[in-house]
Amino acid sequence: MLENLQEQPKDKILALMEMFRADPRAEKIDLGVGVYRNAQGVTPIMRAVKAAEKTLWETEETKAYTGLAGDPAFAEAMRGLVLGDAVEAGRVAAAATPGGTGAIRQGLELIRLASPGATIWLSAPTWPNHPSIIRYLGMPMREYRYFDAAARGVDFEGMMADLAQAKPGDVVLLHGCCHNPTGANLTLPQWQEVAALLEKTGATPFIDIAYQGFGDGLEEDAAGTRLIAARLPETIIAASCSKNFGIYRERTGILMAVAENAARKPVVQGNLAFLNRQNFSFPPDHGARLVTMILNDAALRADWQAELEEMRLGMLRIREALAAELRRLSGSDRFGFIAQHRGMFSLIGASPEQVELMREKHGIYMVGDSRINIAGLTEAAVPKLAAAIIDAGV
Ligand code: PLP
Ligand code: TYF
Repeated sequence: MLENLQEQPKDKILALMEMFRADPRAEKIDLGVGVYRNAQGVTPIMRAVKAAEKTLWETEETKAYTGLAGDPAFAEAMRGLVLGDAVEAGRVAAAATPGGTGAIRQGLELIRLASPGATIWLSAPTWPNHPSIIRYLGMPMREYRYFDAAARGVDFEGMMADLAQAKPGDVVLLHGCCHNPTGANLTLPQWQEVAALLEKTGATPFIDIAYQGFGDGLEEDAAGTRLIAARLPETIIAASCSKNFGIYRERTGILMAVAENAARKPVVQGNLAFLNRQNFSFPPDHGARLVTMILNDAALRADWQAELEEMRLGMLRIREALAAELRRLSGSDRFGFIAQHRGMFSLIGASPEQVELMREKHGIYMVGDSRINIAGLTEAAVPKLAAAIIDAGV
């Protein structure tokens, strides 16, 4: 039987991680996988997470199963974090999932149950796991223009023209903030226009929010999601706690489905629990419990927010330093977008050959589409990266 298996396409981002590990050069720089690193180059366990873990270790009395949808207290805490008071709590069905990726998978399966044959509209470009999972599920997909490669910003006109073709029952996948891989994001007035277009076409928004707090701040980064949820009859949201709580390997995420009214919520909730049961039964709980403890304790929450804010500001400082160094070296403003982009990533506009040259000659690893992870840079490494970008002729 197993001899029938074919090789599967590799994840390019994870393959790059392997290549980096195998490179013996001491001065190599990893700008590949989207994992936050501090000025010392380490991915820290956040203070509030450590403190919650200690308390949990001392006080947890059972590891018996939770519910199929996870702990309702986690759902309630995450509803508050992501949605604030944008919609009535009574309309929000939610289920804990293994990471944000698990939430995306379960969300797509929910869509397939509710609207078989629905086309999923994806930004061009998007996180490669989006099309990969959709293809695996056999769901139709189409791309909408998103990134203007010349301006290195959002091609909003193109986006709106493409999304105008969406049909009722279709689903538009949007990045809630900190677009991966481009770093280019919608402004609030643009979110308003997207909401109006979704209303007009009857398409359903599916928002993937994996970097809340990494862009302009916790509230600011959720503003687009909240605006859509407040305005549209139905919104599906996949939220990840991997980055903003730094609990990548705990696999902590949540799928939320905002129903048109509270009467419809129980059946939606039942379907979320059903889908969890089909795929893995009970979701992981350790990370979800830590997040719940942090969000529900004033002191832990304040400390978490303060540390998250330090991380966010650190990434912004790196963006500004890199843009300034490139301005100095190139004598132009053409890299100014790096300071405008938000989140961990920017697409810097290098060709695959230039990306390869930077890797071979300078030991600088970025994804093949020239996505750089800003958090992979230290302030000390900024001049080296800037010089390599100019040397490669970008
Ligand atoms: N969505 C996007 C756009 C991401 O970049 C990530 C990052 O890892 C995720 C979702 C989900 O991450 P995880 O499954 O690790 O929570
Ligand atoms: O885009 C990234 O780098 C992060 C981490 O299969 C990641 O989202 C990358 C690839 C993958 C899962 C997570």
